[in-house]
Amino acid sequence: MTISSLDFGAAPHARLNDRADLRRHVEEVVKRTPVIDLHTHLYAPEFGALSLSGIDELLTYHYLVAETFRSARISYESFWRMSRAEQADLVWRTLFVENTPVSEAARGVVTVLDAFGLDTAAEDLHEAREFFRGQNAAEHLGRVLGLAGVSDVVMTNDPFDAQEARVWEGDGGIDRRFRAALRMDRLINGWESAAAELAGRGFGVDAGFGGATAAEVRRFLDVWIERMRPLYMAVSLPDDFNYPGGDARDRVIREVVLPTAREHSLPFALMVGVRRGVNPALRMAGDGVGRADVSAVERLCAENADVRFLATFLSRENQHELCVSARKFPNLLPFGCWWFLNNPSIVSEITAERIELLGTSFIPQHSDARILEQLVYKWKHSRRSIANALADSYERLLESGRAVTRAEVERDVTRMFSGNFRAWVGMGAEAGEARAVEVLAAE
Ligand code: FIX
Ligand code: ZN
Repeated sequence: MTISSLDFGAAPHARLNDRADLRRHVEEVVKRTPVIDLHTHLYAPEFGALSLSGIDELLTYHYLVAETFRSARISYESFWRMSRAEQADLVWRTLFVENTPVSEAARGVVTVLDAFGLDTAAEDLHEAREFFRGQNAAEHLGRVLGLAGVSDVVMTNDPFDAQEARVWEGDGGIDRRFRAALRMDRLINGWESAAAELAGRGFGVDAGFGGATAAEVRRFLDVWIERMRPLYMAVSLPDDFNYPGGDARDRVIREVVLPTAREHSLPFALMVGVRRGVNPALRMAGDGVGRADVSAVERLCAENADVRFLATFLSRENQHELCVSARKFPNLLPFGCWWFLNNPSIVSEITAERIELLGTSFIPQHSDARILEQLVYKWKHSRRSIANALADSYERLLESGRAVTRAEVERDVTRMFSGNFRAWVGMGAEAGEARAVEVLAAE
């Protein structure tokens, strides 16, 4: 179903004066409106083994691995020695059988199993494994996107990754529902080794930024932009990120990324506040959070008024400041409730705060899904919190003397779920809207 064909069987311009009608309509529109998922770690089917799906992958998601170590008596070494299926069995037994799966990540698996009609309280993974093994991949992908109400999935694409490169360099196309985002972490956060890698590939790059280094790195990026046609460039940044920083990161941003953003008219997404490897023994599950300095992003926005920035902060403490910064800089678009913030209590709080300070000029959520079926739970859970926050704000407006119409609710949700992103990245309506998206989320 496309958004333009949403039909609620009632006059679109009738004012919703009744609170119960109002809430019901908001919930319905939020459930049914297709969303562009602007940041995921999913891959199009053409990427083969990089594209993760199924119960063993769902259960060994790094969020659940971290939680398992809190309840299971097992050493890191023993856990990492296990096969993926053995790890999944342990996670299931620990978090779903011996404990009640009330954490957000654990409940997410329950939501997924339930969506596919599977036993959510099974003693083992037999039934779930059979189910996922029996799915036709293409049909299953369509079903998941439909259940989640996702029209377009934006991937995270690393130009230094050899596995990805093989696909990008091949001559087959990529599923049109998947779009690229050019991830800059290796260049921006690991400059020394990125410089060595580029030099090894024949680019005239040296770690001291001598000669034509900046021009050569830009030449490397130009090639990848041509290949991937990304919607934006992105980087994750630590809690102590500063700008100006007087370091290699500063030079890469200033001399490579910002000129590339201008030349290709590509927005630059900043994901700030991650403390990588707080507990390395947990491997991918070992990253933490720290409060960052939002004024660094303000300075980037002020100095580069002609560049469009997307920004998300990992610390709850930074959320209000980010809203205030966005009020000051029209070239700054806050997005998502990232990672440790993607819990109903915090999504509700952040969404309410953003509506109060920014109206509908922000992007409420992205999924960060790594495993295909996570789209189902992440969007179902987020939609519920977003609907509540939005309904509360319309109710307050009603108290002040202004009832909204059905059409206004649809306009607002469409703006937040796809319109703001489309406008920011210059993405035409042809992608998500013209293609029929069967939104099953409402059922
Ligand atoms: O940097 C990122 O894009 C993060 O989202 C990931 O690194 C993180 O591991 C994650 O999956 C969070 O949801
Ligand atoms: Zn991510």
